[in-house]
Amino acid sequence: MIFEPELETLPNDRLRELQAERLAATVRYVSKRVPFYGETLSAAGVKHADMVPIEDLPTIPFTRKKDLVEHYPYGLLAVPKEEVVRVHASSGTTGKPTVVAYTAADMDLFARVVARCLALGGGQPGFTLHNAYGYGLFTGGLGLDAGGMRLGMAVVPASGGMTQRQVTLISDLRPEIISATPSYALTLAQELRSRGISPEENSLRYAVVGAEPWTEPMRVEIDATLGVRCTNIYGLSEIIGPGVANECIEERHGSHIQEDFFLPEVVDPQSGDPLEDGEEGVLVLTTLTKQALPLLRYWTGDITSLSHEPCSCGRTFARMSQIKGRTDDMIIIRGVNLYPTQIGDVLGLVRELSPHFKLVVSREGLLDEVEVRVEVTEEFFRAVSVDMLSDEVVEADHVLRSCRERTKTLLKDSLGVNAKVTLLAPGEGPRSEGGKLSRIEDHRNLN
Ligand code: DLL
Repeated sequence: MIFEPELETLPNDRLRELQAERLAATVRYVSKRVPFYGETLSAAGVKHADMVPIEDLPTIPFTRKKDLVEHYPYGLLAVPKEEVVRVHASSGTTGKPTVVAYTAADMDLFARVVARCLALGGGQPGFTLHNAYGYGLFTGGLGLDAGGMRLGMAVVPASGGMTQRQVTLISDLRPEIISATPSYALTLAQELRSRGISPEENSLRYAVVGAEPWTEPMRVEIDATLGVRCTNIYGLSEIIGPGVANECIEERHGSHIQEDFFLPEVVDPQSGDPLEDGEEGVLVLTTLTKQALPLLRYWTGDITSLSHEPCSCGRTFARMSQIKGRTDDMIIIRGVNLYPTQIGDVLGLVRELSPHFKLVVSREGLLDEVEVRVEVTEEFFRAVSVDMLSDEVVEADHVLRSCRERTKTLLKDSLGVNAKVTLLAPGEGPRSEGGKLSRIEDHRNLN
């Protein structure tokens, strides 16, 4: 179902008009209310009284994470503090978190866009949503909660962690749909299996997963082990939280961006110049109706590309491809730029390997080394163990070596990277305990 069909299927010209009106209103709004924008816009020669035509969007300077950090906590607020009804924060890796604020109208928008996303991913009124995103300062838990209720679902606020209890809740409350990080969805699937509950037996049909980069091999694994069709949900605290975009269940090929509220661009990571559809670059988002913390041309750091191809689901909103990673997740191994998701995609080509992997980066002398630690599948592990036990140790060694060598060659041929490959037994690799999973262990001392 489409949650707001009259808006989500707007003809392109009407959508462009709506975006243009809202952009002009937002530019006027922020230049009057936020001193930071008043200054940056006039320095860039954008007069707040001007109608900023959408084609002139690139004349507006980018807003970056550092601007939020420098104005911590409330320096970019566009409303008096008394109008704020909620704050959230995203945990930066270092120093202070980024605090974001919402008015009552912003909270209403938050619930609406998440309700749209859940409907995109198969949610329906009357369903039960098992929400395994963390509740608290993170926008995931409370965001999915509000959206689930807005769509008319019964929300189970499971939050992250306490995996045993989650599995009991899933068995007893029989939710049709689940929301979680993709890595935690796999943890839950494994726990269900270890309790002897097969994918066909559990009640789940849909999963809305995101908040961290993930890959096609993970999609296959989540679908198979949870017995669902999973879709990608994308968002970030600075823009609203989850709810910026979601894949439709019909195509699962690119996430529809809620373009009537968030104006997307993809730009060149170096020059900042706008890129064409299909070209990969940094996603830049402008909020079009937000009150407390409107942002112009926010540099998300996330690498993706846009598509305006029509979609069989009937929605007219542009789609963004799966996020390859954040610009700051990129590692450079002997001159080769790499995102962990690229490694994950290649590992998916090797039959014996599971999607559970981690990269360990170190420096030997002047050269960077990368070790890929990846779990083998249960089936492969069992077969090799049988050989080991029946004294076919040489055969088992041979099979393991062949798997390692094939993986190494594939990584070299597809990505140009010389990696050490270490095979792990099932369960030895990284697992999410409920939140976002980090796939890089960096032992280089780069400072
Ligand atoms: O992760 C919001 C969210 C919650 C999205 C629940 C989806 C579901 P932050 O903690 O501020 O907000 O982190 C935002 O996470 O800039 C991306 O780098 C990454 N990210 C979010 N969704 C995806 C996704 C929430 N579907 C940052 N694929 C973003 C890849 C994602 N990366």
